[in-house]
Amino acid sequence: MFHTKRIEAEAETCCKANALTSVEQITANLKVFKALAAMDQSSVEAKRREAFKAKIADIEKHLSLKDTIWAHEAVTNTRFVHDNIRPTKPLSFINCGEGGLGWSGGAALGIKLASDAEAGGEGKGKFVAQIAGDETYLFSVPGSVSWISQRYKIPVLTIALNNKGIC
Ligand SMILES: Cc1ncc(C[n+]2csc(CCOP(=O)(O)OP(=O)(O)O)c2C)c(N)n1
Repeated sequence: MFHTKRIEAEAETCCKANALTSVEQITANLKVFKALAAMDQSSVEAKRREAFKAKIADIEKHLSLKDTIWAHEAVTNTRFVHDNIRPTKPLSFINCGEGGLGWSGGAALGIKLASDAEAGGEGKGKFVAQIAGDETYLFSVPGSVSWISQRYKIPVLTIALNNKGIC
């Protein structure tokens, strides 16, 4: 037996799946996905591009090298990042020290909350950016960070420096 009942809250049913039935059902569903993929997506794509452009414009409006607080874990790119940002304000360029990689995602959210609270409320604090190596970005559990950011409306900019590996 293979139940396809969608469970939204607590599990109500515990099922054992027959392997062949499961694969057949998954394959059948994949055909639906293929049909969806074959549909004309150009209007959806155009809307997505517009939304992306608006997002970039918004970031450009708010991002300032002097006033941003950086939760930074650039690892081997630290010198490059530091030379370009040239932070001068205390507590504007924050790192965790060695051995704690993955810290910057959650930290960026916390910094944004603290900055807003200090400035008198939501959206009033400084622009906050996480900047991390690509591996470090993954260490920071980005799925959870993005979910929390979206769910609790804590906007932060994330920059992952993709040097395609661990140097
Ligand atoms: C919690 C933790 N685990 C492991 C390490 C060891 N470590 C130091 S650098 C590094 C890789 C970082 O890769 P990436 O973020 O891609 O930066 P890159 O080395 O490419 O500059 C690791 C795993 C660490 N510092 N902290």
